[in-house]
Amino acid sequence: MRHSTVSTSPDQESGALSTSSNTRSRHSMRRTGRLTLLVLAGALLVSCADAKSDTLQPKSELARDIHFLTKFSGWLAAIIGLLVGAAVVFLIFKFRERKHDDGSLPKQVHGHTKAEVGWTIAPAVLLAVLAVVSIPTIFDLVDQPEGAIEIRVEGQQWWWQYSYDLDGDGHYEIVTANDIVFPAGQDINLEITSNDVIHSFWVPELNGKKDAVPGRVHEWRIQADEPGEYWGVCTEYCGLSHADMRIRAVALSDGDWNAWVASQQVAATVPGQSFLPGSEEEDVREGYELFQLHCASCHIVNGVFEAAAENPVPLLAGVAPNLTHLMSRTSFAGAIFDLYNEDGSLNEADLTAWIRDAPSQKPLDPDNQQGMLSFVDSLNDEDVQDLVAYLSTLGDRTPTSS
Ligand code: HEC
Ligand SMILES: [Cu+2]
Repeated sequence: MRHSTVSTSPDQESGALSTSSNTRSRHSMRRTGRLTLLVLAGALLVSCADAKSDTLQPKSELARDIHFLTKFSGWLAAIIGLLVGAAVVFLIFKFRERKHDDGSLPKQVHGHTKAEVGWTIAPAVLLAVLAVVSIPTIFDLVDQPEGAIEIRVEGQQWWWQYSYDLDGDGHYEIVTANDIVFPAGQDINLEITSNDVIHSFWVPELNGKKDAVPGRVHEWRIQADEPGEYWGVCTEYCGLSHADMRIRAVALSDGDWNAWVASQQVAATVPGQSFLPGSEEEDVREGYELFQLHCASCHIVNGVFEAAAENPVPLLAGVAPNLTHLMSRTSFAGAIFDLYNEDGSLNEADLTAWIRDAPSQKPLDPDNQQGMLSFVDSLNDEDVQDLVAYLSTLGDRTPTSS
């Protein structure tokens, strides 16, 4: 009865009888219920307002198949729900107690063989129809066509790594993060796994969800009708920054894809040592030296810092994003930040904040055993600026046809 203090009107406050206070608490409970509903509905609407991806807007053959199943089973369930609801209402009225009833029960149907056989067979038929319609699609979603481009997808706390073995020699020619880049209009085979805990890979407009499980490789497939950017997210709760483990699928036209593949295989070079004092080149060189000191223990830059993977680094997954072609991405840090501003310039604000103190930008494991370290104590503003100058030389921007 304590919760009666929730109600505000003074005359209610004075009623101390248990019955009235019961009514009141029921009243306030109903009010809380209504409030909760309102908040939920509001949250739902707000979340729809700037939805980056929409399960009901399929942009590939596979997503359209799933969408069809959703509609088919949804309508089927709706129709059955309405029929059952209508029957219940009808029966309630038909057999209600009337004024001059003699009190006897209506004729009972318990043990009515025809009825019982009927309501056993009807659901079985329904499930059979659903199975016939959905099972082929389920097999189709995982089907991996021969000769299709293959991308290894590795989940880690809390970002995705994508590796491409272009010639099938078991060695990955391209390793990147956040943006999964592929040609539009083609089937792409995915080998999905995880380096730490269970994650789940989901780009709703391209296909359904597939779990990423440590020690296992799950086959999956995506495709996109048109070049463009498609957004996804990890959908298996995987710890503190689960919500910040996003995916950007970047589908390119054939020409852009070929250019991307070629440029990704170019290794980085060590910045030169001859420059004018105060020049941009000097910043880049200083950034490179700082990188060697503070960052190369975790991050690989092909052709320059390649030892990271062999060093014992305090990362559960043992890997940090390969930064060789950082500038070719649209996003960073689990795809939660745009790498470029709308006017096309580098998003230095977020990049600077990230390098300075990553754990404040994206909650990482409290004892920093899994994410990027904070450098608030070891790097000053100028250092971070130099590091950004160096990073901005790593790779070229990818043309996105969207
Ligand atoms: C202890 C290992 C470690 C060190 C040292 C480290 N990082 Fe990182 N870094 C990571 C991890 C792990 C991530 C991925 C974090 C995430 O997205 O959740 C990351 C992400 C990044 C990213 C975003 C890359 C992308 O594609 O998402 C940049 C840029 C970056 N680090 C730069 C640096 C710089 C510059 C330094 C040195 C000042 C540095 N890192 C030092 C582990 C490290
Ligand atoms: Cu995850």
